[in-house]
Amino acid sequence: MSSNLTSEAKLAYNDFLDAKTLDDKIERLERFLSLVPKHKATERIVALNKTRLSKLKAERDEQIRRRKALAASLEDPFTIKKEPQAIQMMLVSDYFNQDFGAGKSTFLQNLTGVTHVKPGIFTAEPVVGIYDWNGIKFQIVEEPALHDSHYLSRVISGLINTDIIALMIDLSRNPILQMEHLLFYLEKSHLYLNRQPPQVKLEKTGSGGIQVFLLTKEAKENEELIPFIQEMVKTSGFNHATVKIYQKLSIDEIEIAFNRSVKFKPAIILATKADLPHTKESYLELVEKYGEKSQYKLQIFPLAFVFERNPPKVVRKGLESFEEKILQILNLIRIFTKSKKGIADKPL
Ligand SMILES: Nc1nc2c(ncn2[C@@H]2O[C@H](COP(=O)(O)OP(=O)(O)O)[C@@H](O)[C@H]2O)c(=O)[nH]1
Ligand SMILES: [Mg+2]
Repeated sequence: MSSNLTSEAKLAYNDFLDAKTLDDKIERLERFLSLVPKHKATERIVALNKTRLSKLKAERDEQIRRRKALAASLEDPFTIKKEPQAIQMMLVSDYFNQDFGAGKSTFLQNLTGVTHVKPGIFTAEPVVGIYDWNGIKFQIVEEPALHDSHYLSRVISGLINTDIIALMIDLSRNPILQMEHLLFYLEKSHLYLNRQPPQVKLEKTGSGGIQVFLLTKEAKENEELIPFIQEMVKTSGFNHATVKIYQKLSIDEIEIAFNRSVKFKPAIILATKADLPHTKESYLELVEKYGEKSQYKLQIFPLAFVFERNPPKVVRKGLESFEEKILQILNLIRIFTKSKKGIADKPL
């Protein structure tokens, strides 16, 4: 420290060196600067410490920004904390009329017992419930209906991070129209359901342009598509890369394979209100167009929650072995530890 400084300024400087927190450092450095007489002999010290001060302030601004962002994400009802070890299923339906929902709240309430959700009332925010099935937790999330709303992109980000999407289709309305609406929003967001990612490997290289290798007999049928594939890879932002292809590809698959925003999700259809008249026809239409034998390969569960008066209770149908089927779709096999006492309570 320069001898041009008063002893008060020197003390203030030492104080600054001792400061632990960012706020203290800033405050003490400001005090030190105010105690330095400004003249030729101190100008370097002043300049140096002013720069130091702005850097500390920038750090503090960044810290505040991060803290705010974290707090906002914790408070954001659309950011759903995944329950550890649980299978998370998100329920979505199309938007029809807020008095005639597809049955998401009814389903959520019946399976998880949440009480703060009101069937028959439109929810503009996700509602979460959880239940235990043989030691496996299922976290069910009711999302607001998919439509052109200001929260659409937030619903979509939720769907991208979930384990499985349940499309809730009300069998008492036109089921095909509902599916078309849902798929429109999902595909617009590059979210593809129950579909294997195309068997293609892309590796960035430093030079050599786009090299395409057709590595299986089926892949060799893509020969004439090589120039198109090269163009697609370039358009998606790579100038030099090797592309290994293991299957025959359609134009549609090539697009999906090289679009970096594409996501794949397992999905099912929960076809609701199967107790109402004329719903069998709707169900059969759904199976024909979107069922397991169609190109969409969606497993469809016809469901009914029937409200009985005497005694008052809800009888639910269509959910027998529901969880097993979900686990199968997700390829999760429950492994129970067997001991001399028998089967353990909790799966590994
Ligand atoms: N008949 C019948 N009505 C149902 C069934 N499930 C739900 N509902 C009714 O459909 C309406 C909308 O249900 P809700 O769960 O609020 O749908 P959401 O808007 O998708 O959450 C309510 O009046 C429910 O009582 C069902 O399986 N059968
Ligand atoms: Mg609801």
